[in-house]
Amino acid sequence: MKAAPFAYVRPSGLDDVLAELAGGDGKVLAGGQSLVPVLAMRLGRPGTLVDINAVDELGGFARSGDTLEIGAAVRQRTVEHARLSRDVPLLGMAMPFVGHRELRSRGTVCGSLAHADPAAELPAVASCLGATVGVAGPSGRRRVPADEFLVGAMTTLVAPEEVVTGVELPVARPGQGFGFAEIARRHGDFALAGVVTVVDTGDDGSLRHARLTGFGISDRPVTEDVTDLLRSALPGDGRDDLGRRLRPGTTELAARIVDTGGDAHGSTGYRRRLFSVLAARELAAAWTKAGHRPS
Ligand SMILES: Cc1cc2nc3c(=O)[nH]c(=O)nc-3n(C[C@@H](O)[C@H](O)[C@H](O)COP(=O)(O)OP(=O)(O)OC[C@H]3O[C@@H](n4cnc5c(N)ncnc54)[C@H](O)[C@@H]3O)c2cc1C
Repeated sequence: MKAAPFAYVRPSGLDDVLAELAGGDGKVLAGGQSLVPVLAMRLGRPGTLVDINAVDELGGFARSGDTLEIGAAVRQRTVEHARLSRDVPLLGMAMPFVGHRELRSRGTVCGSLAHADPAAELPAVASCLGATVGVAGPSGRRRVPADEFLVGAMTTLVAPEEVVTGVELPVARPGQGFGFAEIARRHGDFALAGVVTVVDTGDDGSLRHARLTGFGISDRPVTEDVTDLLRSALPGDGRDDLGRRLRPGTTELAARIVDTGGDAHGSTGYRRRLFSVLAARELAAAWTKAGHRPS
């Protein structure tokens, strides 16, 4: 199909972007990797596409203190290849799973957050890390925690008159370990089920905090504090044993949070099993990477 007619503008300043969006009938165009198919299928019929790629202010990509700041026009592929991104190891772990290389050459990190596909990798990473999303609108600017930003399937709290300006991701600290895994039918497909984990340990190697995010399993990424779950499975005799001891807990978690209905690719029960196995494995992996080696 062909898209319904629309106007196209490419402002060079943020104020002009907001002026174009003011009527509420505009749609931000970032990488176009999700929006253009939506238009082509006539699932959306915006009056104007507001291309944000000429706005210098949205092209920033830098470390500021303990935060990696990624502007709204920054491509996924740029982030994937930048040395800077090593400060946020989950970006390197997740990025190869975001569609294919060609899509990442155009797609933006913030576009993925704004699109809010429940099975997308980057919203899950943002949620697990406790990232902050910058939003600008007619009444000014605000910074929103990723969990509040992601409201539901393809839904964020950004109003039609607003634009995402960037995302701030915390850089890794010593004593942190990370895990990422997903199962998809083919590489580059959206996940049937996926898991992101972060484990924090103290100077003495003791567990301080553990977080786990499931994606592809509900209408948005679901983040849980799993410190007690991990603590109850320690001390471990090694990663494999720890993973096995975590399974009853992750099975219980799966029954509670995996609520995506069955489809042609997998039933709810199948997704629960996938999630449970991945969650135990990636929680154990994050604990190991945080500094604990199998004995
Ligand atoms: C075949 C195929 C496979 C894919 N597989 C995956 C996958 O496995 N995992 C995955 O995560 N993604 C996947 N994607 C989508 C991914 O490629 C896109 O990069 C991403 O979802 C959107 O990023 P974008 O910059 O292209 O956004 P766009 O397509 O430009 O925009 C997407 C939506 O977000 C809004 N938007 C974008 N930027 C802003 C902003 N700054 N402020 C406000 N609203 C904004 C747009 O208005 C639009 O509604 C796939 C896409 C295709 C076509």
